[in-house]
Amino acid sequence: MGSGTKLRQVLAKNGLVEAMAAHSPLSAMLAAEAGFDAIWASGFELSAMYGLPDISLLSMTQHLDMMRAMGERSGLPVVADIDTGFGNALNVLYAVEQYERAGAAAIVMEDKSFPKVTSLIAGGRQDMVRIEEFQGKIEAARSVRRDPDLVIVARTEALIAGLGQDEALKRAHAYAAAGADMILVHSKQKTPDEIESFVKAWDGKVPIALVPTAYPQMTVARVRELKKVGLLIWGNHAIRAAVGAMRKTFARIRKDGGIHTVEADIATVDEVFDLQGMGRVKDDEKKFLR
Ligand code: SPV
Ligand code: MG
Repeated sequence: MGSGTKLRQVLAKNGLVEAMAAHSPLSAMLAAEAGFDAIWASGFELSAMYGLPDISLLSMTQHLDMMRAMGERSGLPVVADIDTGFGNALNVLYAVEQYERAGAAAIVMEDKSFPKVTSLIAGGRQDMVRIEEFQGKIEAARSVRRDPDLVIVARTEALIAGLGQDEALKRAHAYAAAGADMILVHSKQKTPDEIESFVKAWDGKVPIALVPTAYPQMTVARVRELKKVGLLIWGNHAIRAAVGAMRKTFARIRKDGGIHTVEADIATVDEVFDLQGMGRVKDDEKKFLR
């Protein structure tokens, strides 16, 4: 069964897919262990992992390779954040072919112009492409997928760009008409009001995807009450958890003049061995090394 089919089955069964952001195979494995349904192959997380801003600097190959590895190691369907699709509709043709081959269950493409600027930055330059141009990109994505179950998510940045709900709804309807399987609508308002208002006004046929990073009051229960949301993405909590934990640990080692005080608060070496599959290595040594 293809990974797109797997994702659609989770949606059909649970009514909501919960995807956790990851930036590495190890973080994807920890997301799987925690019980999330899918991995969000976040451009923001991977850019941050390279110590770079999320402004279309990483190559498609860098993101694609990581996405493939995250899917392989976690066993979860991957929702791939392909930003603007790496250019125009012709770039989208190639990108979607590559992402599907690499095992993506879904691709999320946003209606900003290439190169994009990260969405949540205050005062960000949020240039959008024309509706017709983005419809062409969605149609390109649809035309090239081999598995009709590969989920094509069209993301509108109309609210992020401050264009208001009417423009966001107009774009969402146009993208659904072009064949998007789902509409992701992003907001950087500090409360869920803007998004809740959009979702309540949405009368389209396809489900909505949300990334409630800026408005953390939006719990799973609250999302379920809205009824129309099919994909909930916890957008950047792997990299932020990692940054917080490393900062604290490094500072303590510097302050205390050694590693003796941090031992109890960090993962043990055995825990990391477990994640690496060292148990199997030992078995294989017995079986095959002569
Ligand atoms: C990402 O995680 O890369 C996203 C979500 O696209 S956000 O950074 O909030 O735009
Ligand atoms: Mg992104």
